[in-house]
Order: sequence, then structure tokens, then C-alpha cells
Amino acid sequence: MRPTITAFATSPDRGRGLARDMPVRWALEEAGIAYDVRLLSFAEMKEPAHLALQPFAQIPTFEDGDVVLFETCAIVLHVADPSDALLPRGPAARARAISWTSAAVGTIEPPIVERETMLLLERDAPWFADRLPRAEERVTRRLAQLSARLGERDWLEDGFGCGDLMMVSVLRRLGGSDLLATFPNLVAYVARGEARPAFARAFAAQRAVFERTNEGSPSRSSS
Ligand code: GTB
Repeated sequence: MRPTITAFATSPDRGRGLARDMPVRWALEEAGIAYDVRLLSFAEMKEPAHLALQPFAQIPTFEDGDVVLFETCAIVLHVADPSDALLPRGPAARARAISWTSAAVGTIEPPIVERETMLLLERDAPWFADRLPRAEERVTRRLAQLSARLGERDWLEDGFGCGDLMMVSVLRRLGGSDLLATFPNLVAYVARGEARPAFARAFAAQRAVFERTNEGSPSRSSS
């Protein structure tokens, strides 16, 4: 039996792999787990059937037998759990990988999402011009700290792990912004993540949804 995840039927990211089904797809690909995808419209996300899985009417979710999960970080850690490729066996290294996975969503992502929300939804607010630089400073402060820690290493710990998967996923939300470009080692880090074959498979799968939708329809896919 294959796990089923949910994703946008029509993602606002237009196939750029920025929605949060992407790290889940990537983790499944790294772990070598085939999966099904249930695509949801925004209306379907608000229906009781989906709310039973995700109380906040969001994607992604993950169903595998009696394991029913929401929250990207929790899903990625669950998928990573039995996989040597994503979570090391030793308890100390394992705990470090979990720390980095949590740091990606708990420490690095919030200022990135705050800035993104301002740019997308709040440009017309009277305070926008005043507050944007401060939001960008908050992003830059975290990027500088992360950059200093990563240094010249390929990955945050010894070898690629779910902490890197989550961190690269979060950094990708900065796109080609100048904020990321200020830190060449982070740009190279993101590129290393994107160069992984599992990333490419996950990216292609979500991109195919966008391309099919643009041609004109379906509501289910497998990968
Ligand atoms: N904390 C939850 C988790 O990590 O799983 C957050 C889930 C979440 O934010 N889901 C978003 C969602 O369902 C999609 S991924 N939003 C619908 C809603 O809340 O009504 C976030 C996202 C959306 C769009 C882009 N984009 O267009 O680039 C990027 C990321």
C-alpha cells in the first residue's frame, strides 16, 4: 500500500515547487517510497473530509494506513525515520538532524514568510515602505547566521539529511532574491540540494501537475 499525500490542484506557485508538498515529495523520493497524490481545489481543502485530516484547511497531508499526518515538518520526519538516507542511526547524529529540520521551519522560515506575505499582500499598506527593510533585515540576520555555520561544508552535518532537505526547501522560497545572493555559500548549498536526483524527480512530479492543469484539467495523479 502506497502513502497518499495532498497537494494543490492549481498551485499558486505555477509549478515552481515552492508549495509545501515539495519537501514531502522530495523526502519520499530520497527514501525510495512510491506515493500517490490527491490534488485538491481550494474549495475541497475547506470541506469536512479534508478538515478531518488537516484542521487548518491546508496542504500537505500524508496518509499511510492508520498513520494520518499534517504539518510538513512532521511528515518529513516521519518519512525520514526509517531511512538511513535522511536520518542517521546514531542517537546523537539523529537528534542533530531533527534539530536542523526544526530550525528550518521554526527559525529560518518565519522571517522569510513574513517578508513574502508583505510583498504579496501588503504592498498597498501605508506602513509597507517603512517596514519592508526591517523585515528584510530579519531575514538577512538569519541567513548570515546560517551562512556562518555552514561555512565551506556541503551539508549542515556529516552528509545530506532531512535537516538539509527542509533547509534547502525553505531557502528556495527566497528565489533569486538579492537577500540569498549575498551569501554565495547558501546559493551553492541550495544548488547542491536541487542537483540531487530525488529533488529532480519530486520537482518534475509537481511540475507535471501544473502543466496538465494548464492544458486543461485532471484532479488526480500518481508519482
Ligand atoms: N505549517 C503548515 C505545514 O508546514 O504543513 C503550513 C501549510 C501551508 O502553509 N500550506 C499552504 C496552504 O495550504 C500551501 S504551502 N495554503 C492554503 C491556505 O492556507 O488556504 C505554502 C505556499 C503557498 C504558495 C506558495 N507560492 O505560491 O509560491 C508557496 C508556499
